[in-house]
Amino acid sequence: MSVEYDQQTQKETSVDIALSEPKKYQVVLVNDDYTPMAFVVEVLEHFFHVNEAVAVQIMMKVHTEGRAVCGVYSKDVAETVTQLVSEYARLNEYPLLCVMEGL
Ligand code: TYC
Repeated sequence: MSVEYDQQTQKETSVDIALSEPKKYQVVLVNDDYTPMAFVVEVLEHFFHVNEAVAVQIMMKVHTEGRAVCGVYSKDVAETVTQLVSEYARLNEYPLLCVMEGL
């Protein structure tokens, strides 16, 4: 709630503001035929902070279904994670594709 001043009536009125949650973004890994499974598991552990068992599960979901959501973040964090993963993959000369999608 906020207070507004009306010039005509010279009175203050309270106004309701609908506060909405900030938009969230999911970071997705996409399957390819060349990136080694072990590298994807390493990426998931390091950049998405999941343990090895969960990393293997997510990697296998990408491998069998074509893609999987690896994390959900604010816009800034999703952009940073996507960029860091893509740079790390390219540095290692793998085509691993990491994208963000608005929810
Ligand atoms: N399909 C890859 C392979 O068989 C493994 C892989 C998994 C690649 C997940 C990318 O996002 C990926 N080596």
